[in-house]
Amino acid sequence: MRALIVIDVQNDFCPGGALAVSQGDEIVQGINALMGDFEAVILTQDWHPAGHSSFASAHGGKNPYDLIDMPYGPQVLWPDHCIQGSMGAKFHMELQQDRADLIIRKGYNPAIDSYSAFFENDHTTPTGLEGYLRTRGIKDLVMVGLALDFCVNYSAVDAAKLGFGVEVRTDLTRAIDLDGSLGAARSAMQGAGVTLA
Ligand code: VGL
Ligand code: ZN
Repeated sequence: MRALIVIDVQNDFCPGGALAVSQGDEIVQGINALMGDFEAVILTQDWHPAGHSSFASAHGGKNPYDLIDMPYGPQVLWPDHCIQGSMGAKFHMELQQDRADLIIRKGYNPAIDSYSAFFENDHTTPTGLEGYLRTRGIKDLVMVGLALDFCVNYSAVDAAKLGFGVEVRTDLTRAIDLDGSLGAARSAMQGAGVTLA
């Protein structure tokens, strides 16, 4: 069984959004067209409470894109984005949601960010996605979405480490590319055995 994992195709990551990924909206129709080829379609949704610890606004004197040390390791500080229930947190209007078997939300813990669809950024607290996939007998994953160098990268690397077969359709992703993050992400994914297609 093979699943399509659609990472964070939400308004805030598209042009006009709070953490817009350049050309993030261009991948939506291609993702919709791919959904029919899979036994399972899973959407992830970045879903932060207001005042989340990954927001620069929660740290006096810090600016978006500053790097800070958190108890679980280094953390990039972001503009406020994907606040629970907001327009920015909604999926892109044209993303086909009806076909989704599961929508998994992440980043709801106020103290820890969660780039990966599998674990929070402490790399130990699970989201439950692994159990869902295993109980359904899904062994192979194709990943698409936003952003390639953060949430897609972390999700793909974690999935490969957990033993899933993982392919990232890079044509159906877009990157933030912050201080070389795109190059680092490509190396991390390749090092973990992820196929970059
Ligand atoms: C993401 C930064 C902060 C992503 C989410 O979806 O790649 N990036 N939250
Ligand atoms: Zn986020």
